[in-house]
Amino acid sequence: MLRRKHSRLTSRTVPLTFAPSAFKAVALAVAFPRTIASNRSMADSEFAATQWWQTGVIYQIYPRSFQDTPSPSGLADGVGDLPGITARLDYLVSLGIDAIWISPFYPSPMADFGYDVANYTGVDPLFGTLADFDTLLATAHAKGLRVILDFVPNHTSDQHPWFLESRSSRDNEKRDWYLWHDPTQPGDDWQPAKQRIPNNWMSNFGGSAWEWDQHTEQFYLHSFLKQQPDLNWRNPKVRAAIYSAMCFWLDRGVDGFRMDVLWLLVKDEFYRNNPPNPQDLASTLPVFTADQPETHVIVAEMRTLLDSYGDALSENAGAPGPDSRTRASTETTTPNSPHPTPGRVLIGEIYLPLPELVRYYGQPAENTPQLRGANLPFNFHLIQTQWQAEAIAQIIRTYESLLPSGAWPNYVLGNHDQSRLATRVGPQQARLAAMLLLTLRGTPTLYYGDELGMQDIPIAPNQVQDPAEKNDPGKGRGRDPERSPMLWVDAPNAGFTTPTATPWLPLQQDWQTINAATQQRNPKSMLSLYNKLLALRRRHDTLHSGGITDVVAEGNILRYRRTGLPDGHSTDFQILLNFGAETATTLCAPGTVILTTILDGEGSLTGNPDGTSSTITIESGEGLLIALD
Ligand code: TEU
Repeated sequence: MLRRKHSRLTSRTVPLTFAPSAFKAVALAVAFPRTIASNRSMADSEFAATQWWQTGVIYQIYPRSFQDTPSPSGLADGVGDLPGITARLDYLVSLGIDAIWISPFYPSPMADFGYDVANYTGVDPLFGTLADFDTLLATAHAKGLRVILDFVPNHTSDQHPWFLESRSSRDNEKRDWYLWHDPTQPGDDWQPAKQRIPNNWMSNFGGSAWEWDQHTEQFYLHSFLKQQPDLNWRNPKVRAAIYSAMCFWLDRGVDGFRMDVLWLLVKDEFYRNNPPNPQDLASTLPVFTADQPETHVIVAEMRTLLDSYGDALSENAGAPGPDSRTRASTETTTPNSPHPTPGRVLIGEIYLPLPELVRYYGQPAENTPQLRGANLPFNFHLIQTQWQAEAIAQIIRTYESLLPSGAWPNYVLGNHDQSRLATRVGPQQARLAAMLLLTLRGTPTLYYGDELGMQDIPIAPNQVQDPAEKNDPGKGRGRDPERSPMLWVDAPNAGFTTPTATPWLPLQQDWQTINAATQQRNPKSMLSLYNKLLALRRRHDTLHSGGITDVVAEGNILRYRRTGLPDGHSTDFQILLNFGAETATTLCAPGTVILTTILDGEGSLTGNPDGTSSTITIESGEGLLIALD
C-alpha cells in the first residue's frame, strides 16, 4: 500500500471534500447530544465494563442449521443438533467469540421451528438429549465459552400440556393461563359466534390474532401462529411457572437467556382495538398489543431472578445446583436477593424505536445505581436503518445519548429473522459492516455464517419451510433464505451433514469457496477479517471497554474515535468507514493503520510527522482501524 503510505506522509494538499479548516468547523459544529460531548467520553467510567457480556462477543447459532451429526443408529437426518454444536466449539474458540446463543431446542411440534415450545425443561429428540445439552455446556465452559439459551415466554405450543389443559374446559384450573375471550355480541345479521372475533388485533404472521375454539366456544389469542397461543402474563401462576423453568436451566449452569419477543408479553387488559396505521391503512399500530407498561415489571422480575445467580463459569456450575426451583416457588414472584457477584445475562428481543427500547434497561434499584431491567435489550437499529454513513452516525449518537446511566450498549447486524447481512449490503460492504460492528462501543452479536459472508439462498416454492411464508406467501415474509446450513468444508453437503443426507434447507450454491475451511487458508478472506477484528477487540481494552466520541458522517465516510480507559495506558483508535461507491479522502491524525477491511495496507502511517492531520484515501466499501499515536 505504497500509495496510501505516500499520500499519508506527503500530502499537505487540501482533500477533495474537506479542507482542514472546513473539517474542524464541521467537527465543531456537529451538534453532539449531551453525552457525546468531549467532557464525557462514553466509557461511562462509573460503570466500567467488568462483565463477560459487556467485554465479550455473542454468536447466534440456529441449531437446525449449524452441524448435523448421525444419530446412534448411524443415520443423519439433515437437521443440525446439539452434539453437532459441541463438535464445532473449537471453531468458535478459534474464531474468537465469547458466548453462544442457541435458538430453541426444546421439545416442540416445530410449527415455528422450536419457537413453539411444548416443554420448557427438555430437549427435542431431533436435537439430542438433556445429557447432550449438559455435555455441550460443560465442554463450552471448559473452553471458556458461555452458553445463552433462547427462551420463549410469550407463547407456548398448542401442544404444551398447559394449553391442552387450558382448552379442555372453561373451568379448568389453567384456563386463565392463556388469553381466552368471548365472541362479540351478535349484531342484526346474527353472524355465527366463531366469526365474531373479539377485536382487530393481528397476528405477526398475518391474519387475525384470534382463533376460535369450538369445544369451549371462546377465542384464544395468538400473536404468532395459531399453534402458538399467548400466555397470560397477568396471571402470577404463569409467571411462577416460567421462572421455575428458567431456574431449571440456570441451575444447570447456563449463562443467561435471550428472551423472545420481550416487548410483546403483556396485552391491554381491556382488549381495546388497535388504531389504524395512517401510513398503511391495511394495518394497525400495536398500541394495545406491544410495549405495555406492565412489561417492565416482568422484565425486572426476570432480572432479579438471574441476579440471584453467580457467574456460572467461575463457579463451575456445570451440574444441577442444590437450590433448584426453590428460588421461584410456584405461587410467588417474590424477588430473590441478589448474588454478591451476579454473572448471568438477560437479553431481550425488542423491536422498538430507540427511546422506548432503552427503557428496557429498567430503573435503578432503590438506593443503588444498578438498573433493574434487561442487561442487553437487543438493538436492531443498524439492521433497520438505511445503509448510509449519516443515517448510521445518527443512530449511534442518538442511541448513546439516550442510554441511561449504567446501561451498556449493544448492536446486532443479523439474525434468523432477517435477510443476511451480505445480501442486504453487498459482499464488499459486509466487510465494512464487520469492522463497524466489532469496533463500536457495546456488545456485538454475530449471526452464524456472517463471518463467512454467507448470503440469502433462493427458495423455490416447493422448498418453503417457514410458516411465515406458508401463511402469507409471496410477500417476502419467509425466513428460510437466511437459515441455510453452515458451510464448513469443500466437500459434499459442505460438511454440514453426511454426504448422503438431505439438508433440511438447500446449501448456498457457492459453498465450494464460501466455506470455513477454505476461508481459513486464505489470509484475505472474510473469515480472516473477522478473526483479526475479534482478536484486536479482545486485545485492546479500548475496543471492548473504552469510550466512543466524535461520531461524524462526512459525505460517505463514517468516522468515530474509540477512547481509552482513564488509566492512560490504552491506545486510542480512529475508525474510518467509506460507505460510498467511490474512493474518498478525509483527514486523519497521526497513527498507524492496524487493520483494513481489504486486508492490505496495515502498518501504513497516518498524519504528518509534525503531529498534524493529513489526508488519507479510503477505497469504496473500505474500513480502516487506526491506532492513534
Ligand atoms: O421473532 C419475533 C418477531 O417479531 C419477528 O418475527 C419479527 O416480527 C420480524 O423478524 C421482524 O422483521 C421471534 C423469533 O425470533 C422468531 O423466529 C419467531 O418466529 C417469533 O419470535 C415467534 O416466536
